[in-house]
Amino acid sequence: MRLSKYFLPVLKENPSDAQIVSHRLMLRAGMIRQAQSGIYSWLPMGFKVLRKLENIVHDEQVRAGHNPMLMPTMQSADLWKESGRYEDYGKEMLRVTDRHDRDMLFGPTNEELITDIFRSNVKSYKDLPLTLYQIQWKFRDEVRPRFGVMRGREFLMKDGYNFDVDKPSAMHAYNRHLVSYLRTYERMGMKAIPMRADSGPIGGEDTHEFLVLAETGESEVFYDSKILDLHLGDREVDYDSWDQCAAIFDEWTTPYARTDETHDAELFAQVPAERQMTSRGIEVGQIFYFGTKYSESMNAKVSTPDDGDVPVHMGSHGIGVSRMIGAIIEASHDDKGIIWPEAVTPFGVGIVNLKQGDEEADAACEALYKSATALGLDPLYDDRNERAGGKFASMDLIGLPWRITVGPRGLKNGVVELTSRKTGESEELTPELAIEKLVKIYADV
Ligand code: P5A
Repeated sequence: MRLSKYFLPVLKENPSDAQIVSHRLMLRAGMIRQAQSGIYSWLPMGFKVLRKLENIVHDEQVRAGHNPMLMPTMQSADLWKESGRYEDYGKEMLRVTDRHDRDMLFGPTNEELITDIFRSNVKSYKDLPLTLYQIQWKFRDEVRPRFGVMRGREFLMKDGYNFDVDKPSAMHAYNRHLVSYLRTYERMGMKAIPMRADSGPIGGEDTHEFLVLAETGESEVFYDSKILDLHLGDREVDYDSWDQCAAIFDEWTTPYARTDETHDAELFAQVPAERQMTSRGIEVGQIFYFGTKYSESMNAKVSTPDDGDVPVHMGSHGIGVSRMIGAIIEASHDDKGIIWPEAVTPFGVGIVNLKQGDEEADAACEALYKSATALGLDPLYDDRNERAGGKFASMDLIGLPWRITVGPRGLKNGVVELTSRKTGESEELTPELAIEKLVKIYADV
């Protein structure tokens, strides 16, 4: 992409209404624009990152054996009356009446709708286990929408639902989701710690939230620092193996890690003092097992050989896809702007032409732009007629992990400058070597 053709409305000034750094940087980097309180338009660069996160989520869900699908945002109130949540959900649910006076709502979550789909199509235990999921916009009329996309009213969620014949198989689905979420967050370049939590309006006893540690997080968290050393890495996982998923579940849930909702001071005191950590965290996902809560009230049963028709055991599992962008920026920025992890960066490399209009510099940039594009590096070429200082400031603000700077002086010696946004370190290389190095870096992401 050429910056001269890209819609990137970068702001020089700090927006006064943004209280936390991710919100400020998303506005300043031209990623989002507020439409109403807690409701945002996603401008091209924000949208590009959102799509990248969605792709990672899809990849890992499909790897775990789950079925992607898409449900509508608008739902009929009737299903929610069946489950009993229509009244319970309170003012967070946006209720609407259509022209025929039918009660509708903008879905805050989809347990009812998916249970309805399930019960009309699946009748036998032979069709289980089954996990369906979608990535779709949700609406929750939050009392205090704030911090930009972090606590929005309209937000993008991956929501998945498992259907199993009994509790042990549903617990495998729970463990499997935990493993697939660990891998998803790691692939986004993030550390998200599973913590025992409270289930709220979704229901059930078993639930873990995934938290990214950050001072601006809304939850208070308590954990054993040992958990920070755990990595899933690229170990082979057989998602159908109950034992393997359970072992990974145990590995991550044995060290103490709880949110304030379930914190147990006595248990925490048993963690060696030097490893007791208290901090704040951003909830980027949550998994639930709630047994037959919805299948009983909505009559979602399967036939079994021994016990006749039984209500299915279910769980649901969510990732805050739009919130995740805020969390990534909270975890990865400096005073100049965002620092994208390579896995989710909107563009692989920025090319800065120090002397637009100079024949040699223009030609070198064009050649770099062509080869970087051909090799899949997805470059953003700043071809505007601006001062170098302004170009650097924009690049630092939008936070591409790598920058290639091209100027007449370097070109005299046949070199360009390759700079890491994270470390600030630069090296002079021939254009070919700079590209080669980036190709290697991205091959490992
Ligand atoms: C699980 C999927 C559920 O709704 N039902 C379907 C279950 N869980 S949840 O914890 O309530 O939400 C899942 C994730 O969505 C994100 N999230 C939000 N993101 C931005 N703004 C909001 N107002 C908001 N509310 C929830 C969180 O990341 C949460 O973990």
